[in-house]
Parts: sequence; C-alpha cells; structure tokens
Amino acid sequence: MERGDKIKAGDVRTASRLIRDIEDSIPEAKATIKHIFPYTGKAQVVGITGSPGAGKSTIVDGLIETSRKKEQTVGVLAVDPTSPFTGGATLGDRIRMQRHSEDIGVFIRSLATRGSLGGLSKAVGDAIHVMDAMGKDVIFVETVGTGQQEVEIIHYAHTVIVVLVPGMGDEIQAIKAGIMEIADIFVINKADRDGAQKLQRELMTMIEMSHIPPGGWKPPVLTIRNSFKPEEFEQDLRTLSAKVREHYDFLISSDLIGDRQKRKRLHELNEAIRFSILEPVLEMLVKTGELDSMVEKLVKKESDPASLAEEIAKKYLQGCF
Ligand SMILES: Nc1nc2c(ncn2[C@@H]2O[C@H](COP(=O)(O)OP(=O)(O)OP(=O)(O)O)[C@@H](O)[C@H]2O)c(=O)[nH]1
Ligand SMILES: [Mg+2]
Repeated sequence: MERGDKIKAGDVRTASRLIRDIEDSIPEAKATIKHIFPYTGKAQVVGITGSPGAGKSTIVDGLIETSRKKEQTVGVLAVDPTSPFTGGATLGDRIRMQRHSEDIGVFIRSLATRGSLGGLSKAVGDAIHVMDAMGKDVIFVETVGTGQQEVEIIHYAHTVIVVLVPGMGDEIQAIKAGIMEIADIFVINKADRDGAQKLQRELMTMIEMSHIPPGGWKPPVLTIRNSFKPEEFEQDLRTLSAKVREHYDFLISSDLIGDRQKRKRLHELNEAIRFSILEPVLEMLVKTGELDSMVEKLVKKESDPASLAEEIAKKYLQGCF
C-alpha cells in the first residue's frame, strides 16, 4: 500500500512518521501530502491558543473527553511545545493527555518550531491535513506563544478558542496581539482565582465595543473553574464543547464556512508559492553571495530595495517579466 493510502486507512505509525518528516522538511513528505490532499477538508478544526501555562492542554484534555463521549474521533496537534517560554512542556502535555494514549480514537502529536515562522505555519497546515485524511472528526490544535504565532491559527481553524487567566494582564495583551479579532470563543481559565469576574466584564465590554456586523457571531466569554475539581471542570467543559459545536453550526448556517475554507486555501497557496519560488531564490542569493553584496549596496545607498528586487525577479523568474 502507498504511504498515502495507509494514512487514509488511519495507520498511526505511518501518520506519525509523516508528521515527523513534515517537521524535518523531508522532500518525500510533499508527495504524500499531494496524494492525500483530495481527502482533506472533512474534519472540524478547533484552535486553542493563549499564554504559556494558561491551561490550554488541560482544556484540550477535557475536550477530548467530551468528543469521545460523542463518539467522535479526535486528532490533537500541540504546536511549539518546546518554546523558550515553556521549556520542555512536551512531557507535561503528554502526562496531561496520557489517559487518552491507549484510545485508538485519539491521535496526539506535537510539532516543534523549526526555522522560520512561515515554515512552522506550513508544517501545521500539512500536519492537520494528515489527521484530516486519517478521518479524524475533530482536530484540536494547541498553539502557545504570543503575537503572530497565535494569530496564525486563524488560517487553519474553523473555531478559535482564546484562553486567558485572571491576573496576568491578559486583557491588555489580548488587544495588543490582535487576539480580539481572532477569538470565536473566549475562555477564562482558573476562574476560581481573584479577578476572573473583572476580566470577564472587561472582555464583554470590549466585545460590545467591537464592530460585529449584523447577524455576525458575537464571541461568548466562558469561564472554567478549577481543573482540580472534576465535577465543576467537567460541567464547564461541557458548556465549552457545546459552544464550539454552536459556532461550527453557525458557520454552516450562515454560509461563512465557505469563506473560512477559501481563506484557508488561499493561505496555503501563499505558503506553497513562498516555498516553491521565494525560498529557492533566496537560497541561491545566499549561496552566490549576491544577498550580501545587495545588502552592502543598500547600506551605501547605491541602490534601493525595490530596484534590487526587480533585478532579482528579472534574473530568476524568467518569462514573467
Ligand atoms: N490553579 C489551577 N491550576 C490549573 C488549572 N488548570 C490548569 N492548571 C495548571 O496550570 C499548569 C499549566 O497547565 P497546562 O494545561 O499545561 O497549560 P498550557 O497552557 O497547556 O501550558 P503550555 O502548553 O506550557 O503553554 C499545570 O500545572 C496545570 O495543572 C486550574 O483551573 N486552576
Ligand atoms: Mg500545553
């Protein structure tokens, strides 16, 4: 059986290997992704993002549970678990989700940062394709970090959950990092802590002030109480899970699902173009030393970036100009 066929049959070892190859940018991975692409687009993709240690993995663990109870199969992609902020949280992620490791309906993998941010973004998209082609009903993508990386998740997820914790100045951070725009659902975690209600009020005020078009989705602000109190936690998680479903249903009933799909595809195409055209050209410029001499020229004001870019285009993209 071809590698792609094995993925479609849900083969865990083949899928794990392929995700590693994607992470390591092994060229053969590309061929398999091409092969499985027509079989993607069926899974519901849910992004969970927020500051390091906000409790994202704990929430994903709870969401796995609620999905399994509904007999959905689940894929989990933990992105960048080895960021300098968290330092080796991979083990923690594994421990927190370990109870699902024996369940054949759950497939959990992590993806570490490698090279450029763009590279990571493409790898995330491809790894989601793998889980999608395996036939997973729902895929949770946990991303840690702040700023651009969090915002990137919007390109891949149908629903984005932003996790905030009281007392961390998150509200300010949320505005700064453009998180207000990407959140479909806000979750205030560790809501047994002081300041949870205040944070909830502030967020709700911010949502009221944001310009939601008529008939648009208004992001709810949910709270999740202490994860160490299983009954409360499970109850809150059920509410969250229902909201995720509600958002997905909203996307379908309002036809916005098509827009999201298009946006995902456009982003993927951009990434692919960048990798097929821009990266090889840049590599060549580095190899030949042209890049260095161009930088020199700019420093000496002998040329300008636009003119140099035109020169490069003429030289390397023959037939286009
Ligand atoms: N007090 C309290 N601690 C919690 C709660 N939920 C999670 N934690 C703890 O917070 C820590 C971080 O939880 P994680 O779920 O790993 O958080 P995360 O956002 O996935 O962390 P990173 O992936 O490292 O960014 C763990 O030690 C959890 O046990 C909660 O509701 N209350
Ligand atoms: Mg985590």
